[in-house]
This record gives sequence, structure tokens and C-alpha cells, in this order.
Amino acid sequence: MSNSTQFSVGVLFVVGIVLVDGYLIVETDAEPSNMVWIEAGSFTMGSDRGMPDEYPAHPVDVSGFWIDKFEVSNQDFQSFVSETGYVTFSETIEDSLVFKSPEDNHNMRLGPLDWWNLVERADWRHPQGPDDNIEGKLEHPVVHVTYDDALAYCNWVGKILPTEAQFEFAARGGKEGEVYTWGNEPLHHSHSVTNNWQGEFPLDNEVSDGYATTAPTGEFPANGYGLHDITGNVWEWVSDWYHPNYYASSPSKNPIGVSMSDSLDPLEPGLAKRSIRGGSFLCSDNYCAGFRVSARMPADPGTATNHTGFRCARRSNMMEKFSRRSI
Ligand SMILES: [Ca+2]
Ligand SMILES: [Ca+2]
Repeated sequence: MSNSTQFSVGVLFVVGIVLVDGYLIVETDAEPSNMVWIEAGSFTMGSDRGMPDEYPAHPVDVSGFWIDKFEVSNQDFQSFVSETGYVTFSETIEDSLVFKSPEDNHNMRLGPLDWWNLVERADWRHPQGPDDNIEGKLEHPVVHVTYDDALAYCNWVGKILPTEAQFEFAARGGKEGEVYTWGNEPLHHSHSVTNNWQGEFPLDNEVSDGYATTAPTGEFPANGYGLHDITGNVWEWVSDWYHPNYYASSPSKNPIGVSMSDSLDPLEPGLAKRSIRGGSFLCSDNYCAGFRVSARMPADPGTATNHTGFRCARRSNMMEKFSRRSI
């Protein structure tokens, strides 16, 4: 399915122009290309049956917003880079993290350091490393992007990153209280509902969904709100700073996460983390199960990997400012 362009400004309809403080304010509210309008509503965020950072399940009100139907693709990102000359952080430091299955040794206690490898010259154009490329993969989600890389792209197309609450509300697709976007059936009982890991992680990927790494965006069925890969394929940056106990005290309307200084990942308490959501092609029933719709993950905003990407959002009745001189 095509995810070819999200340059929405050109197709928006102007619904009002006013002059404020020397600026012409152009108000637009038509349907942006490849985005879905999520009506304002209430839902139960988190889970009392999930990981501790998903406790407690609690009511949240979310204002209406737009969100991309698809993860941002290599083609989208290539357009951004071609026009702006943007250089990602991984390209600047000339390395990035790439997953590789460790040696099959069932007597060994495996941890993330056994399967994440810092690979020289791995970047968004070279997902597995310098010998790999994105030829034939322009419809796949862009990877090896840091939080700032993702935000730079979204800002370029006049958008922002979704909040964690917006992402979960959208991901649930109207299925209140269910474990997955597709219902309550465990992944291994479902057929190609999303791009994940089948078999025992991290040693044995059965690839019964057809993809060992990323799949083209939109290859798998949309959720109830028409959003593709909102779980699975790649993890997605959201705008919140992460704290495992945030839900115990978060506001009930439009929560936006803790402050940077209050962010906490107990495994790396000295490093402020953002949240990522939705799980990836590396998530399995036996390991992170990040495709559960309430699942959260802390991530270093300055670290890129080959299983993390993003999609963008925008507010309703977006007010776009143009200086009088630019019109
Ligand atoms: Ca897969
Ligand atoms: Ca995803």
C-alpha cells in the first residue's frame, strides 16, 4: 500500500484568515493526506494485567487530533533529506545499534547486550550496516532515527509527535479494555495480524508472517481506526518523557508525561528516557510482547536502532503562521 507522501500543507483548505500581532494566521481544517482524525473521547489507559509501568489502568480524556495512517517510510524521509540536507545522528557519529541473533546456546542466560551490536556506518540508508541499503525498501519504515531526527521530520511537514496517551488511544481503535489491537487472542493464535517475531526470541525467528525485519508500511491490516502497524513493525517515538510510575499521578485530561528532570528508567537512573510504543518485528510472546496495546518502553532519545521509527500527529484546527513578508 502506498505511503508515498505526507506533504499535507499543499492539499489543505483554508477556512479562515485573520491578522494577529503582525502575522497572517491561516486556519486549516481539511483532511490531511494519509492521516486519520481521532475524535475526542475517553478511554482506559494502561493495564492492571500488564507490566508494572502500565499500572494502574486509569481513565483518560483525549482531545481530537490527527495521526498518520502509516509509519514514516524511507521514501518520506528521503524526501525530507533531499530538500533540507538533514543529517541524522547515526550518520554523524557513524554507527548505530543493529539486532543480531546470538549464538544458539540454551545454557547461557541471554540479555540485550547479547543481541544488540554497535555497527559502524549503520544508518537509515543502511539498516543492517554498510553492506545493506534501502533499494527496494522505500515503502519500509525509516529506522536508525533518534527522537530529534523524528521530531525534525514531523516539524518539516508541519506536524508533531503524538503523546503517549494519543498513541494508546489511537492504537486501541475503539476496542476498550482489550489486550491487542486485534482483540484478546494471543499472537501465536492469530494469523499475520502484525509484523512481529514468531518463535523463541532471540534465537529462533520462524518468520511465519513473512518478514524477519521491517515490512512495507501498510502491509498488515489496519486497526479499528484505520491505522496500519500501530503495533508491530517498528517501535515508534512518542513525545512523553518516561517514568514507570507516571500513571499513578498523571492528569486525567491530555497527559503529556513527566518533565525531563523527572524522567526515570530504574535500569539506567542517570539517563532521561522518552517513551516508545507499539513494539516491533523483534517482539514475541515469550519476550517483550510490546505489541500489547498498553505496553510501554523507555528509550534513550539519543540512541537509534534498526527497530525504532515513528509516525506524526497534528492538532485540530491547526493554526499555521506565516510572516507577512513570506506571503
Ligand atoms: Ca516478522
Ligand atoms: Ca509500529
